[in-house]
Amino acid sequence: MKEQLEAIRKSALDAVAETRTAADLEAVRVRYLGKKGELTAVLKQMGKLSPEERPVMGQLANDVRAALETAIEARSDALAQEAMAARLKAETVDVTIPGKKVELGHKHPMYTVLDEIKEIFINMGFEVMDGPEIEQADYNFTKLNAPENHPSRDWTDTFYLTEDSSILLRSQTSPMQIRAMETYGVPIRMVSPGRVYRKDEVDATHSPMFHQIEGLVVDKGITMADLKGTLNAVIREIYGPNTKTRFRPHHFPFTEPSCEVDIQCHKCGGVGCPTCKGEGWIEVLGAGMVHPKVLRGCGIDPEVYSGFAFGMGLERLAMGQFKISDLRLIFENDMRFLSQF
Ligand code: 2NM
Repeated sequence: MKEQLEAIRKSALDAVAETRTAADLEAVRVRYLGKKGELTAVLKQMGKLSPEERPVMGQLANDVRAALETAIEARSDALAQEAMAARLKAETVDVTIPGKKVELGHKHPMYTVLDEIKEIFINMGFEVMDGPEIEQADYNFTKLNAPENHPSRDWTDTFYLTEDSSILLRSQTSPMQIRAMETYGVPIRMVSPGRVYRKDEVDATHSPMFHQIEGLVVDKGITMADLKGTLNAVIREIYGPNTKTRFRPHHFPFTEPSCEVDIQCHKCGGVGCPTCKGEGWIEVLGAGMVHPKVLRGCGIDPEVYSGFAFGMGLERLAMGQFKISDLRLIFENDMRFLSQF
């Protein structure tokens, strides 16, 4: 039995020394000191020894156990230290490495133009209202007096989101004008800028998504003179104080009368050039007196109140202001283009 115990001592201490991980070490402990371990097995045979041998072997067995426990504890500490050292090495942060440079961006030219225009309206006492890009056909068309067979309602013109044509991507920001009238009532002075969607093919002047700003003024005694005065003031803020304007009759379902507004070409002074396509004039917005049916539909009495509304595309404005020749550049997000502004 003495040889057996000494053999266990030697092989166990060797095994402990060879362990590389805490799990290895635990396996060794179980193998020798566990309930079914090798040392435990030897101890179970003590009963067979003579009374003289028993205390001697008992003492030796205890020595082996103690030696093994000490070795396991020491190895456990050593492994823990090794693990910590490895972790510290692996997770070291070199604080002397230069940081990544933060690239500061800047506003997209479209939004530079939009913010300038918003500012003009805010200074004139208008409120700015944002609204959803996913709309009800009711707000995008019906409440705006668009007849059931109006071409803009066609599936080839508008992005519908439901089979029953009740939900769509707004094709104008006028739904927000309707919401303003329904929610806040009169008097109103507001503009609603934002993205709108139409099934246009992409070319140098068209995109299926573009930006508009529309506006609405409703109060007692609002007339076409207010429309002209306000829009002339806005246009002269944008294009310069000497800009000449021309109000042409037009048709929109939601306004009556309606007009389109041109500015005299700033390039050629009205003679005709490539910028104005030889016309001498450039169309900049649509407007009109809000149709009585639209007012009534929003709970406003058209016998007491009247209003004017208008809408303008922002891409064309940005293109004019920054001399951008192709609309597609505005949406491509090519840094070589954008970093010029
Ligand atoms: C335009 C042109 C003319 C317009 C009308 C309304 C509302 F809700 F008051 F009826 N909102 N926007 C309007 C009028 C929009 O865009 C070219």
